[in-house]
Amino acid sequence: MRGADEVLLVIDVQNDFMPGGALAVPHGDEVVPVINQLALAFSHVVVTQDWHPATHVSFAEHHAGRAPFEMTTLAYGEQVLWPTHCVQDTQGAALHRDLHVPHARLVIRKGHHVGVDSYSAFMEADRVTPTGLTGYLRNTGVKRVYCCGLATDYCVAWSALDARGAGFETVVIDDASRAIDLNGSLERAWEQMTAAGVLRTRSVDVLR
Ligand code: VGL
Ligand code: ZN
Repeated sequence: MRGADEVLLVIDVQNDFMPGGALAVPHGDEVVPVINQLALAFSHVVVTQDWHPATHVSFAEHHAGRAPFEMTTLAYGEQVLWPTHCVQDTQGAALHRDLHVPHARLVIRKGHHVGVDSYSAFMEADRVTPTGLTGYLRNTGVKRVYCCGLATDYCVAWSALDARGAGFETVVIDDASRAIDLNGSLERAWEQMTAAGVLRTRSVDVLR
């Protein structure tokens, strides 16, 4: 059993990111049994939920004449326009029913400000508004963050980069994550993570 200095960060394992969901990640459901197994090996687990108001700025439907997966520029920078997803308190925003992490102690909900997206569990997309997760993890003695979930190239990558930036040892568990892979985003995400010193591992090596 891994101790208090290591946390498993389970990112956005929500219905809308599953096959058939509003913003489906290919094979997204395959991470569920892997994460359930991993969670048994961690005494400290934190879960995130993408948690948007219905009027959220990242939704293409609120941008006249624009379609999902196009880019736009907002006050804080470039933003992908997404299909409407993970609206607060909907079935799509609920965790996958087979995700079994009863001992998760903290659920961080992100993307709740109507005008700001938040892929990262640590910092909103304006890059100045913290979610509070950095302080929580430091306060509870965490030194190493293991990231998994959906999607590798968006919320997992941004969370891993911010974890590293906050000074945590950071590891992404590749087979416990799946990507959207929009216009080469997965390869770019791995280039950035590798350059930042984020480590890449597989669940067998975490469980051994
Ligand atoms: C995510 C796009 C929009 C994710 C969330 O969880 O990776 N991607 N919102
Ligand atoms: Zn979102």
